[in-house]
Amino acid sequence: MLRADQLERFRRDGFLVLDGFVEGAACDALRARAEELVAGFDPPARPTVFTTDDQARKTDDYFLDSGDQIRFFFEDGALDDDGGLRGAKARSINKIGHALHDLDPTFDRFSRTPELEALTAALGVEDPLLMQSMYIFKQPFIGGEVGCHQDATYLHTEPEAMVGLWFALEDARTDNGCLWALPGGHRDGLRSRFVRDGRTTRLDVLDARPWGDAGLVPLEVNRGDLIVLDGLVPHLSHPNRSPASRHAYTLHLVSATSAYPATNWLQRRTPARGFRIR
Ligand SMILES: O=C(O)CCC(=O)C(=O)O
Repeated sequence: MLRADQLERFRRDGFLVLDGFVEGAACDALRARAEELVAGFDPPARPTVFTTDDQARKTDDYFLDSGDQIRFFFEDGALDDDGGLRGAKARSINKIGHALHDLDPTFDRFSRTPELEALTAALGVEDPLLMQSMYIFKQPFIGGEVGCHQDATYLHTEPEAMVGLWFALEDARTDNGCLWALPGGHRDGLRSRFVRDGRTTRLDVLDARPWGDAGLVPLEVNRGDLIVLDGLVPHLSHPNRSPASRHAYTLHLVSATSAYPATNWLQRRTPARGFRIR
């Protein structure tokens, strides 16, 4: 599934771009299904926003209990001062999460393919569990920034064994908010942990050095490309101020052989599953 040079690059950089991993038609099917889900969603009077800016303070029950649900989070810039929607619902949603891959048959099919199972095995994730999925819209003009972070901050395992799969459902360029990553940054330790404490969350800082912009490289990709991210590699996306959306689908896998702490924000009432029915 992976050539030796690809695996070597993944180990060296902490990320790997796989061109054309998914057929364009599969990307379009996922986009169409996301559109249907949004159409069927009735937003509450005060929708929940997703932002990486002061996330702990903005955490609410709707977010905390979304680990095994399909829930909708809005762009910060989509709400007016009273918390109501400024524009059309379909152009206001930041993302859908976090169990699309378990609860929706279209997302389940996209997420559990022999190719992905083989890729995960080639990456060395032993007994993989599909812990989290997100459909990220990065809306035109108001798509919010995702600050520099390591995915293991949010999905920590002991020992660390987390891999992120980021599927480009549309072309992603610097002007519509593509991912940026820090080559080799996965070898510099975990900087913080986003911790659940009862019905609240907090960010525990383990290493206060700021990331800065130095060394980050843009990962410009086309529809159907897949970016594989080591759980420890720092990455970000800038705001999307362009007229083009930048839809992406992400899957986060952990290894069943690592411990999954009860202090991770994402807790499920139904156990996470791998690529096959257990
Ligand atoms: O898609 C994005 O803009 C950022 C996604 C990301 O960093 C993540 O899912 O960890």
